[in-house]
Amino acid sequence: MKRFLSLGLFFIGMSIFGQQSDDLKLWYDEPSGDIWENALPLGNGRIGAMVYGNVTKEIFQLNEHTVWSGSPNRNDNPDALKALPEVRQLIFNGEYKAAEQLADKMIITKKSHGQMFQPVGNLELLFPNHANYQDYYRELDIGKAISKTTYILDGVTYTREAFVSLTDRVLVIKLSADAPGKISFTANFTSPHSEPEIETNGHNQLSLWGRTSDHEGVEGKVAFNALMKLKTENGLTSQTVSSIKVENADSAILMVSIASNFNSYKDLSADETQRAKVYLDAAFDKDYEVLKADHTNKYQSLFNRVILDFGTTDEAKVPTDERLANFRTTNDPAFVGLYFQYGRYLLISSSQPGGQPANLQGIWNRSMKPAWDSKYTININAEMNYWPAERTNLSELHEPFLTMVQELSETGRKTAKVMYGAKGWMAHHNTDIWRITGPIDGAFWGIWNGGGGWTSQHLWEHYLYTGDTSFLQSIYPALKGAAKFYADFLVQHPNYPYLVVAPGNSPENAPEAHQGSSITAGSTMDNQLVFDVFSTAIKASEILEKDGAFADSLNVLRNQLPPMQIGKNNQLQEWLDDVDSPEDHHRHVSHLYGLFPSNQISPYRTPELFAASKNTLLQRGDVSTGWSMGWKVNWWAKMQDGNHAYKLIKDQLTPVGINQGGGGTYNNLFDAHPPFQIDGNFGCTSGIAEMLLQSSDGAVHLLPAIPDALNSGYVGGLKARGDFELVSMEWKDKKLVIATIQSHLGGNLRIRVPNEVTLIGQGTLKKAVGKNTNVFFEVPKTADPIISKESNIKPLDLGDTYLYDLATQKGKIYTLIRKN
Ligand code: FUC
Repeated sequence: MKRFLSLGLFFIGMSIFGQQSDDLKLWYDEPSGDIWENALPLGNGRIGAMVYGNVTKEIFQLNEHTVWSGSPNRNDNPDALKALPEVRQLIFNGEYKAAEQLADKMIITKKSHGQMFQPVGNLELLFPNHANYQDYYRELDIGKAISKTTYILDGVTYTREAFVSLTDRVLVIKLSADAPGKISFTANFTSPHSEPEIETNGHNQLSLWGRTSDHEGVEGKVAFNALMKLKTENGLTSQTVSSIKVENADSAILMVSIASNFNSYKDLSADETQRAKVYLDAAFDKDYEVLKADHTNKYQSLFNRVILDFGTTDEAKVPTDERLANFRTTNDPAFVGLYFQYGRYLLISSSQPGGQPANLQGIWNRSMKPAWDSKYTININAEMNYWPAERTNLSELHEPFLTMVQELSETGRKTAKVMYGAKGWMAHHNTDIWRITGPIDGAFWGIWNGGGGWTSQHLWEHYLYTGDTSFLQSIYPALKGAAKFYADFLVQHPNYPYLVVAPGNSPENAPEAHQGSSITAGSTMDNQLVFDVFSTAIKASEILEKDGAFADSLNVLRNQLPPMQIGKNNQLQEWLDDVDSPEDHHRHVSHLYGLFPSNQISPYRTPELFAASKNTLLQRGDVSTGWSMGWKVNWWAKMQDGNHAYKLIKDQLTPVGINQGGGGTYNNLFDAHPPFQIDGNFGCTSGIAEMLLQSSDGAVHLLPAIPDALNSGYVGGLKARGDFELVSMEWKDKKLVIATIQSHLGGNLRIRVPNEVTLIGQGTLKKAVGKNTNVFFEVPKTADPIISKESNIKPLDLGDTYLYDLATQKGKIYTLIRKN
């Protein structure tokens, strides 16, 4: 037994060695120039900085998580309540266009369509005599969360290092050279805001103060202050009204703090200047090396939880922009690993407990009027940002999103009441820092009631991964409130024996047969969402032993929801009637919510629906916007088709402008909708994790979708439901060689693997029989599907897997190895 255990350790040891620090770098041999998407992102969930690495004019483009236009506001449209019966009747009569027109007039907000995430400004460092540099190099080390730029000028090597500290709330920059007295530059702030106040205030200190924009009738009241202070080793410093000059120093250290008056979505009473000063003062006297070590240690305590090694090739030896250009036509498996880890880096850098959730651009935006306001689109994009959180072992970084859901459950209560006469809470398809919940943009997009339903499922997901019952207690009212809304809002369809969401839509898509209108009743996604909202409320009430009668009433309603349907083209039907077009290549494939992130569609429990989902995916096609491709990686992983998932990764990791009619990736590996949207980065990161481990279908499924291109490798640290941690896993030729799994909660570990395995060390491995007794793996039963008479759907043949049960004890680690 000992021999095997040490074999396991040997594998682990080998593979840690396999993830060299060079595998964790984005690097380039050219500066960014004026292209923002070449610059490299740093962040600590509160401050975001894009580092250009330009030699003569270095730019740190700055963001702060609470710098949004507007101020506390609501955008409900109370006219909705009286229009609701007529809108419903028009839909039921098939007069979709008329329903949409009425909804535009009576339901869509007459107030703000959401506020904008805005930049703070730039810190610029001018080195006018450095134009003739040589041997240029810049990198972002995602193993340490530090950027570096180096070049040679007149035989002197210059180095710039920067990080946004995760432990101290400042951006830290160090400028140095390998000869004394060589550091000379001028520092100043710029800002795109109207009337920013930029001045030197105090010794070696610059201040940038501003106020965010008024927007759509809401007064901009977020006041912010950025402070930059520097210290030098030797040399001279002097200052003008708005800049600081350093001459002939040996080195210089600059720190930037940024703060605003934002306390919460309803309170802007903080003192931004005082806050910025407190943060700066606390950091400024610390030694640079101490700041750096504290930051790196904190970063690595999160980042190092997951190690991924797909092996490497010579293709990995060129600059990152060249790797990106080459990726789809060469063999560079390490690039997939880098992209996966970059997704985790971006989440750590843009989402920290106590801060705002990562928005459409994470925390990196230079535009005063960014696309879609860089806000939270909650009919997919904002949820996608958080798909990697639990599965890639960054559970506590889910917190800003989960807090936002809790806040929406407060603001959305009034929306449910005044707009729809319903109890509970709801949100439409967007929100912002003020937690608006009214319908925006126009009826085609905005008449979707699933924002509360979907976001609330993240609360449940966090519970399933952590088993934290006190957390469940605290969020139960939000789960219950989401269910209450639907319990009131559902209405009997006059032409079908079902309760339906009406009006609703299948986000942003419309069938031609509905007069090109998206507004509908009983879309498949709406049905799936209500099914999940009811199921999780029922289960939570059972676990917490409360509200039994309420849970029973939800069960009655759940049984009256429309079942999923398979249409005449063997597709999963998107709408209640079979009107899907196989030529429809729309980026949203919302009815596959039931396949991922939900688990209503399964090869084992609902084989026909699973097969129909594959046809839907094939009919919809691959190339699309960035986030759509990111979602498809997850779906093809759920299809257990690793090669198709890999094809989507290639489509996504294609330089922008090459994909016909679709997104791609920028040189800094930001995902392109286009323009930049971070959801695609996070979606693909989650998809890569889903190729290696899935846990939503009643078991921990190891290696469900390994492509030929990644047929051997090592991963450590991924998480499964029930708080199981895949401490390490090695696979070869797509077969499991060895896996060690730690059980943090105990309970039955049902495990699905591609080849026969045996257990070494403690425990007893048995062939699985019956239901998984582990509560975190319970999957509610959906109604049998309705299958069109014109369909000839057949279950897919996925090949054999092996299913085992292992009774685990809390805290213990179990080791499985290949049998033959
Ligand atoms: C939804 C999508 C768009 C875009 C926007 C932010 O409206 O349909 O593609 O991602 O959100």
